[in-house]
Amino acid sequence: MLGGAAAAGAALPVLGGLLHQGNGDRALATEPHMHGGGAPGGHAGHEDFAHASFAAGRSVDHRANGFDPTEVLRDFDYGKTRRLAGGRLLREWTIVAQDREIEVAPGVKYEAWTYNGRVPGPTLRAREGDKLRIRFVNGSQHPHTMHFHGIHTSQMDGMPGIGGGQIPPGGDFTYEFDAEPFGLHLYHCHVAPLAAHIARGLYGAFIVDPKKGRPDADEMVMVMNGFDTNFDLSNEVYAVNSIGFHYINEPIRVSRDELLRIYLVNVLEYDPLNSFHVHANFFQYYPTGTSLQPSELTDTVILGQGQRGILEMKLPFDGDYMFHAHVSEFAELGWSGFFRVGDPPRFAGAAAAAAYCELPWGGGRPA
Ligand SMILES: [Cu+2]
Repeated sequence: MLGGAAAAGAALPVLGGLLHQGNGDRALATEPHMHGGGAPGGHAGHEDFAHASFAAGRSVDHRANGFDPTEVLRDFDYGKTRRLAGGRLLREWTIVAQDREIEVAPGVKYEAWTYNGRVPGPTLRAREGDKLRIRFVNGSQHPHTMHFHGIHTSQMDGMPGIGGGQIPPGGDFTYEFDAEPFGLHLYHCHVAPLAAHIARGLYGAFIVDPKKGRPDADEMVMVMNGFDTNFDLSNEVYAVNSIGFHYINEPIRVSRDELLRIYLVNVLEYDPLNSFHVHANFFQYYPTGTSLQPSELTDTVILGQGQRGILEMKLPFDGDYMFHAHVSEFAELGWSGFFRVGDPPRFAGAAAAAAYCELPWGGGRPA
């Protein structure tokens, strides 16, 4: 939603080289060998596409952020485990809410509220029937909870006024319930104003594996989110796993013909729908992951907020394959990426990135 952003953007310094300047740029975008300094439109620095990004060659400082979306992708947190008398497995986690400024696109800072310092929070993973114990510590300046999707008592539902209620700054509460049903779920804060608490970054994926597991695959989690960087109740940056354009600049490397399994969650606030589309390939779709039978072979799914599903596919050809929101506005504001199969020509990624990696509103810090 660009209305408010455009107005705010007018007063902001436009980062050099950020905006397309017309045909010169497009020529660069389609010419794989023309790269580096002196490029029309100021796209200097695009020769190093492992790290370059859309704001005049700058990239997000993942170290300062405390998380890197390339690592978040395949980072599953199984907790600390131990067998209980009777043979059940107990999984335990400690999750700390922390206020933290993160850079959601080069030069675009955002005062996030986080679980364990990252957005999305850790991907918690268990097996159907496990006993789960999550100790929540509120190190933020604001009251929060952890509300899990799944089946449990109201006492453990993370709702203000019920059970532990909202946890004040400095407080803590331990949520305890069983892992059910199997599927792909999520957790998020449930303190009012709800949209604001979620939009700040208090959410994460929660995977419950079926008892017998799923077939071996290269597994990854994609949490579709966005950031309202000027607090006008609409988003300026869209992404999967928080950093706009990250998987354009660092394509996700996958193996040809290997089964990919994507755990896709939509937590986007302020927009009613989000979507995922992959180019030149099709996937089997398992809504909410609660059945082992796919519902559809497709290349696009649409998800409302809180909806999620599991995607399975094999990519049969080497090359760079785009995936993005099929809401074009979101794609152009950061929610775009590539799967890279094999080793395509060296500058293919650079050319693609030059074509897509910019924020029309100019980026920069909100006023
Ligand atoms: Cu909260």
